[in-house]
Amino acid sequence: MNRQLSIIGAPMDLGQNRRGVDMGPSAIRYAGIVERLEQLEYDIEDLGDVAIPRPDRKEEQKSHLRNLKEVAEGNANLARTVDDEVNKGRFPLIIGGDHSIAIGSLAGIAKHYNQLGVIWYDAHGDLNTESTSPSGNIHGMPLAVSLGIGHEELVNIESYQPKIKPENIVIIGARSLDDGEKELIQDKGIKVYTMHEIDRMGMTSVIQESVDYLQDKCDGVHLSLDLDGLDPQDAPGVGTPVMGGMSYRESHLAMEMLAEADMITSAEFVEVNPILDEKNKTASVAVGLMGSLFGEKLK
Ligand code: 6HN
Ligand code: MN
Ligand code: MN
Ligand code: MN
Repeated sequence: MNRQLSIIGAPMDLGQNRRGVDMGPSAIRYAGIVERLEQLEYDIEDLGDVAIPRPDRKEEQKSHLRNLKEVAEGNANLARTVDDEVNKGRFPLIIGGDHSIAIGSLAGIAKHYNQLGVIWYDAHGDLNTESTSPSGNIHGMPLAVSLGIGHEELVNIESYQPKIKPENIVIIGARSLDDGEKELIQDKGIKVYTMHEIDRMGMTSVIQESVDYLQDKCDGVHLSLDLDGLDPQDAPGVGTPVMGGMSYRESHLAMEMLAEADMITSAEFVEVNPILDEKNKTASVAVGLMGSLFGEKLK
């Protein structure tokens, strides 16, 4: 594992309609991210937060993409910061913020790899487009956008597309997929482990298969972990909770196995909303999972 770690906050709440998720980076810092990772002897630099524009309240929402201009601009800022850190040879650890920030993270990261793999740990597929989205919320679209499918202002951030290829994606924990997302998954042949598979196979096999699937063909793997992938009992502070999710223990095991496989080259933890949380529990869970991902067990 790269021992040089840069923490980048992305206080974005414009990709969905519940306020408070912009305070996710503060909640995660308050839960002790720096102290936790310092114990593991990383060289850590907390770069603070990238600039996210305020929404233009006077502007009519003409499009079915809520806050399109601001989400695009915030993600362009994030992409530049992430790109700089990867250029310096540092591991970018991005903390959100709603999941629309994956657009910027991947825009900054993917240009550095020929075959970037992505593990999308989430209750949702985040594969909607303007026409399939039931909500108009861009946090339900970042995986599609990164595949080059979506509004040109989002797809072309950092002036290249697509960022990733369908055969390099693994979705883990899906249990709320919209019809258009299911079609896209079929069409593109994207590998998905739903809760059904996780229950039948067990998390050990799911992660082992995912590692085998990505390891040889990818030259880097980005982990995009949406806290709503976990069950709302373990991670209540999220804007779009879905029952029947992965437990803290399963997730902890998943992170430990990824640490052992030593293949994650960038990561983001998103959708922590301290306003909806119970005593910062979800931020603490996020920090606990980072501890495992960055090798607590191996040390
Ligand atoms: N997330 N599929 C729903 C939508 O509005 O597109 C929910 C998306 C949730 C997105 O949690 O990152
Ligand atoms: Mn998500
Ligand atoms: Mn989700
Ligand atoms: Mn452990």
